[in-house]
Amino acid sequence: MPNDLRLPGATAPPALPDAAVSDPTTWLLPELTRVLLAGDTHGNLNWWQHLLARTAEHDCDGVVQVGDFGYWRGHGEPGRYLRALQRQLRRAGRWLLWIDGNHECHPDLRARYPWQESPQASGVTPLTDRIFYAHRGARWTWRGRRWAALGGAVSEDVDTRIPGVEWWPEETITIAETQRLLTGCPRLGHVGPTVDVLLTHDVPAGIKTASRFLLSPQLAARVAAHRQLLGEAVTAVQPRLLVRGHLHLRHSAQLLLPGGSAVAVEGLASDDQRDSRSWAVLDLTTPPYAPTPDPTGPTAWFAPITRRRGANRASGAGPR
Ligand SMILES: [Mn+2]
Repeated sequence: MPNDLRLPGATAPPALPDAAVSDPTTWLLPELTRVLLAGDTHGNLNWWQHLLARTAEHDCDGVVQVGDFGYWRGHGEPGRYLRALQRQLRRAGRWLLWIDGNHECHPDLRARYPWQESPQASGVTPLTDRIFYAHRGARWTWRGRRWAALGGAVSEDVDTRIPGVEWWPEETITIAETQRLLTGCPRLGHVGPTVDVLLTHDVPAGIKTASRFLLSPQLAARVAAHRQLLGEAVTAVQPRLLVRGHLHLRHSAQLLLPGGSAVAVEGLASDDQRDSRSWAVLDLTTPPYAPTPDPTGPTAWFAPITRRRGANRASGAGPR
């Protein structure tokens, strides 16, 4: 049955044919018009319920989630989480695409869904027919615009976490993963490294933000080095829009790249904030995503939303 979820650790073949992995035209949904962008979700199913209600409210086809998705280990996870989420998505008639943050069980994720070293691969892996994981370096095209993903971040709460149980060193981006991103994907029309939209979890260097944690000098240096590497990747791929999570804060900024181009860097809050700071609507048919000949058109990336009563109702705990 195409709707069946493949349990992590199970040996069943992918729910979608292998071609779906290498040929994104089977899932890139040419009729796609709006997506809901979501910050950290931390395995919080109540929050997902809330987000999926927002997709209906704002006519979004699916959700794009920017890391700390909540791919976790223990207590039946991640199978239980993914199964429940699959049920919610099926009920809502929506799909989701996620990138990894720092708080995921990276070794299990990689063992189960390895990166395919193939020029045919987009790097987007279907976990089910509704849940898609975008690897670090993944690329795809929506409505003629090139998208790419580069998840991962340094855990600023690493000192409170047990290595191998609730923290893994693979949380950070490697040079090799950055190179995957920079290779582009000519088969998808991504000739050269540049993209239009980049999804990251961490904040690129050059954006001033606050941390929720008091960092030791050593940890602060690791955080800065990671943001530096991410910043170099951003400089290479020159996105017009970068959407990120990680800091559990809504934050908008502009990053000026060497050479003069500007990147709109939009940071989304998390399920901790439980309100409209934690998500946004991107309309793929209107400017600036889809420029029209009218240069006086709107310039804000996200579609306007109206605050609804009860927007703060969702609650629940996850592996944050
Ligand atoms: Mn988080």
